[in-house]
Amino acid sequence: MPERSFRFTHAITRTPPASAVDGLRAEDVGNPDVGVMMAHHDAYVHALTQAGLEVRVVDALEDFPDSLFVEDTALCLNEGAIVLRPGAPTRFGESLAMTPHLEEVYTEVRTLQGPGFIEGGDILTTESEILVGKSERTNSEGIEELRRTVADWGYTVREVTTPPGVLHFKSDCSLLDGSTILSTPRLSLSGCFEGYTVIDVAEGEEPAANSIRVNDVVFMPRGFPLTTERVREAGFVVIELDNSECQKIDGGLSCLSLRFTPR
Ligand code: CIR
Repeated sequence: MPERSFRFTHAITRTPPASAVDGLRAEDVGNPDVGVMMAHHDAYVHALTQAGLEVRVVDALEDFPDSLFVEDTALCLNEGAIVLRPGAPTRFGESLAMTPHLEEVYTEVRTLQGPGFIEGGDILTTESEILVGKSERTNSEGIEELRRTVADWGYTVREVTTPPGVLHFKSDCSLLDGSTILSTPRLSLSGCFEGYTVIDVAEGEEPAANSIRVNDVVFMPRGFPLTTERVREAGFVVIELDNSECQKIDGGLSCLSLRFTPR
């Protein structure tokens, strides 16, 4: 199916828990304001709906402070969903909690068995392949198991490297269309996007690299004007969304939803 990497009919999001103040972060820049985060989340769900998706908002999980970042729990493809194995010990149980929701919308749900680890934030699905960045959360064993799991659906998995000190591969890149990538220079310089058209984010605007193409529009975090302008100039329709509170716990726009078109 053409454009399967960015055309979707459905999304799953999870309401932010009050415990999000305890969310994991590499650097402490102060706790997120969960009330403001909730308002941002509502606007995000609204934007997904406006983009044409049917959005299922599942209940908050107080025991898991990072559980609003549903993208890390599963890989959703047209053929089926793969339940992943988050490498952060405090997040491992989030995948199990996502499984019933996936089973409601997919006829085929496959669960990685381990012993490897892999988080959805490290996975970029393009029109031609699935790139997975090895990181602190994703190891080669996890990537190999994913490769075996999606092979019969015709997908090729390529292991690449998440830049040192960066949480996830997709903290630093996103898909703008089937063959165009928005990236930080530190990632694109690694050469992993050879064959793709690359738009680099502006210097000092690295968080803008975590954007998402959803049907006809690109969601970008507000506050990164130079990069937003570059993406607009390249012909994309940009919707800017507030994400300040999630950013305090290292969460970008992609992490907040699973987007898919189940068969
Ligand atoms: C974490 O460290 O796991 C969360 N605080 C942020 C997860 C962001 N998820 C993503 O980039 N896919």
